[in-house]
Amino acid sequence: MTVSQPSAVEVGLMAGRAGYVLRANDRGRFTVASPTLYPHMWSWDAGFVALGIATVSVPRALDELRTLLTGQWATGMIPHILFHSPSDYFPGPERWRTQVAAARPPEVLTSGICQPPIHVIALSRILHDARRRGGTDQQLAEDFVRETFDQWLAWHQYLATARDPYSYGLVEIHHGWESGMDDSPRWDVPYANVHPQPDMPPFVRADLAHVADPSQRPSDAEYARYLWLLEQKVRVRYDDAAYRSTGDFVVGDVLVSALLAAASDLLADMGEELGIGGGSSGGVEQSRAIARRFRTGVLRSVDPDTGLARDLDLRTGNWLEVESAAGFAPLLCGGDEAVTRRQRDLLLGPRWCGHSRLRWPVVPSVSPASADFRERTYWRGPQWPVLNWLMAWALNRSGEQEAANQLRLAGLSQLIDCDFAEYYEPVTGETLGSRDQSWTAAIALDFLA
Ligand code: 9YW
Repeated sequence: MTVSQPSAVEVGLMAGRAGYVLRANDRGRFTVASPTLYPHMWSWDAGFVALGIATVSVPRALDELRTLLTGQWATGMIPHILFHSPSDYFPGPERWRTQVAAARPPEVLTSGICQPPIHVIALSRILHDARRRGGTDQQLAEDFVRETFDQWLAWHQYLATARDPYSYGLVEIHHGWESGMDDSPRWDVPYANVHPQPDMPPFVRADLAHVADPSQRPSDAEYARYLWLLEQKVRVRYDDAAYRSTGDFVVGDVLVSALLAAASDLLADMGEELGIGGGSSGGVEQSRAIARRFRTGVLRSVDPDTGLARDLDLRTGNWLEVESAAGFAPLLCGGDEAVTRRQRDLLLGPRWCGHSRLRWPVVPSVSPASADFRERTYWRGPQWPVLNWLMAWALNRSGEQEAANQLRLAGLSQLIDCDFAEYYEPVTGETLGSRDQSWTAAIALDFLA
């Protein structure tokens, strides 16, 4: 399917409405992920939100990242949620009980797990925008990179050490939520080994009150497993090594690893350009080493038959064979031209964006040709605009401008009704989940800039 360029009027309307959504979701120093369903700051959402806001205001975009960093733990971990004012969101701070963890930040209430390390990718894009504008924007962005370089490095080092103690080159996650793709079929096999125990405190879900059709969300059985893992983290006081010996879910996540590799290279680039983190033991060299290790880990995970990267179940030592969009992790971190070309063709081909049933040729979370595909269920098939943005970004970076532009134009067409939904039904094009989702509006702004 060929998709045409949006008209000047459509561009103007979309940019205006996306800006409006982000302003409405702005709570001063941070942006809620969505107006009612997610009334707090989510980690990887904040990265996307910041790069979108930068197209309108570089200082406000930097504030977003600055706020996120106030939640950083002493271990270097950036937690997946920074809680704002009390809300009915579940699980809230009273369930996470992070006061049991010595490393938590003293002033900010947070969750106790993390999300994909998209932030430095966002920061480098903001810096790029700021330099194009010059003047104060450039000065502010460069100062911000100087001020926060060590904090980003600490975040990456946390993932590279506490979450890869044996140097496999794959970042270990302790909860499906850490992948950002909660109920993805990527995790069906490892979740089958997660067994909630009767002494888990009872719970009432809040998410179902915000959606019309519960079948579009994870099931209650899945939710019980999510909360059991949370409980296991609390019981070891959020100590990663202790969780590794006792926790039910320990998986090497290929997408998180690829993002870590890409982000580490960008951090090293920024360090070099600005003359920070130098010297042989400095941050630049450490970042390059992290990038090399995880790029190698990601490339090693590629299945020669399917051409897709695979997660590794570290409890059993088995590769997880699932046709999810995370399989395109090597596109994000590069490192092997033949793999990149094969993945580009696969992504645009009939098992993925070129599948004949798709309303818009944008990245589905699971291949429509796979037996796991469920068109209306969360991360089991629907299209998430941020995933499409990531793949377009990756293609652009590896010199595949035409393919990147194809995804960009198709992504804009999908968003043309300006609902900025959380996710999209890939066959009908219907909007699903929350409306006015901040990261969806943000990537629209970036695609339009
Ligand atoms: C939850 C906020 C988050 C995203 C996740 C997505 C969903 C639900 O919403 O999580 O309750 O955390 O799966 O990737 O960051 O947009």
